[in-house]
Amino acid sequence: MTSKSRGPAGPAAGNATLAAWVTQQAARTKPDRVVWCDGSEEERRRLTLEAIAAGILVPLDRQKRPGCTLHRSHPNDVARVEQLTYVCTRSEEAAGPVNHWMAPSEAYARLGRLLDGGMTGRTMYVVPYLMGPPGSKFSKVGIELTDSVYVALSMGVMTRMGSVALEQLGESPAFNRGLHAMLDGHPDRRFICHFPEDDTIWSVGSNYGGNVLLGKKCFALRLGSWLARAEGWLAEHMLILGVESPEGQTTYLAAAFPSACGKTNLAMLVPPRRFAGWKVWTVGDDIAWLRPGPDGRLWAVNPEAGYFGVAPGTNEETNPNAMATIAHDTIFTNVALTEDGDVWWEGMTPEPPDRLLDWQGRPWDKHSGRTAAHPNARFTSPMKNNPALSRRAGDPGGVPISAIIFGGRRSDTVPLVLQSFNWTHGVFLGATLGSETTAAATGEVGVIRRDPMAMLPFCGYDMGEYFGHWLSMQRALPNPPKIFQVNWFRKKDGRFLWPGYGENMRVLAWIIDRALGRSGARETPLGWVPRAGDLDLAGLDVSAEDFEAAAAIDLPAWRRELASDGEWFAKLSRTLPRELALQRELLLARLG
Ligand code: OXD
Ligand code: MN
Repeated sequence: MTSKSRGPAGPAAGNATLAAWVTQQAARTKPDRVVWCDGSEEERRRLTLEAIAAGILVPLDRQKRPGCTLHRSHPNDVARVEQLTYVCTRSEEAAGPVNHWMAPSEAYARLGRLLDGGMTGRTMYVVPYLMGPPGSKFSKVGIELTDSVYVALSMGVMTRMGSVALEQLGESPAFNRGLHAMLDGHPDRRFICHFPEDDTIWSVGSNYGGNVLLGKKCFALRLGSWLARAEGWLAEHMLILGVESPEGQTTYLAAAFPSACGKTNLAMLVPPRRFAGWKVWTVGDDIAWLRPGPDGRLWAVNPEAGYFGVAPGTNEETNPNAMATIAHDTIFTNVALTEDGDVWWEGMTPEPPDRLLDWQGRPWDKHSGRTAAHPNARFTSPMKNNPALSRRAGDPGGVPISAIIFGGRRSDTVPLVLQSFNWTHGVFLGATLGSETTAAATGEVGVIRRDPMAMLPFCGYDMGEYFGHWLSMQRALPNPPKIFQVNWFRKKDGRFLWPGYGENMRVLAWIIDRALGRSGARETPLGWVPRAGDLDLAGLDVSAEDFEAAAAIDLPAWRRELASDGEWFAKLSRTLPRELALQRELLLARLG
């Protein structure tokens, strides 16, 4: 084994714990080379060229997509694998009934056997990374050891990677220990194991972002939620955005939606003409770390530095800011390739180009009878490319959150928008959030499942205790954000009733007015909803009938919903907070 500099310990010589850990993992995995990543531009260029030479990345046309590349993953490795994702706590109860659990001793032994010599003949990249802005009390350091150059390059986009992280860490032993090896990529040897008691993540047998960019789902959410409970904060699957009024007042919102339900689009929303003078600024599009501030408000940072967004459906209409973001310096995964070296996916333009190479590199035309891009094709872009990036996206102090939104993908039952009566009721709305499954995870698409706070696949401990932690946050928040539920996806006769995208601004405007105590509402058994005239619908191309159907409260459907909430709560009964069971009872009583 050789290394680029000073043995496997490399630039960690000043941090004895880090040096010892890297040396130990290199001894386990036996790579031919150990390369420490410093996060420099020169390094990015060099690794990109190496990846191109190895056929791991395809360069795109320099004029059309400067600095961009395409990666094609193995066709069996295109999404998160929830059934192979484990929380490995000493007691099974700590992981709770909805996580997959493996005893740490078993997980270390099973994966240890696979990792023994698992990087032979390969390079181990040591990727130090910082989640959160440098110098912020919100921020945490992770080190990912990976034998995938695609992962090393993607981590350079998604996080503050390299020297900046080592500087923040200094001599501290408090860093997340991440180990990723692709192995032979066979699904039988694919496991994503989290060891919250050791601040450790081992991921083997995959090269798909959500399984292997360990700063994202694994650290920022699963281990993040564990740390957040211990330290009195929240790690959430939420976008963060700022809405600036024509008078220059900016209100910050955080919104949780399950994967592939439009968080990136909402975070980059362009207000419709009716809202001339309003501006939406992106702070984050996927993850929020939230802490109570000394002022009793909830403050949030986006721990990431880039976007790992779903490509299909993204276009100049649905998300012009994303289109500008991905115009350069972006890694595309599993999109189609045009004859002139550009990318394409379903929904990018109304008509596909005549001929393409599909996401697996096979010739494609519109008669091929299959999609050109994979439905979970992605772009990995630095947030600094985003024309709507908030100037406070890197603020070490975070931004103050006035409203929290929970949203799912529901073709029926859930109305366009409602506001909870109070914090506990808001936690109930989050805890019972349901959504139709999407292509972001392997498995059947379009099946309704409970996805509480959009965290079902990401909560690193028992879900009932997580709800308890949410409830307990109220004590630290004399000035809490108001909590709302939205549904952009209600349908009639198979057609969406609400246009979504930029028009969601109309709903955000009402939410902000409510959060700031500026607007009225109508009380219903489910919560507060806009009165006729409260939502600004001027210039909206939606019939009054469709709008009413989108906003309607369907009491029989809600009775069915509450029965399903009851089954969900029964699953969590060991630790479900009594307050939430009572919320359900109250709601049942109100429905009569
Ligand atoms: C994501 C996801 O990639 O939630 O953000 O799957
Ligand atoms: Mn996500």
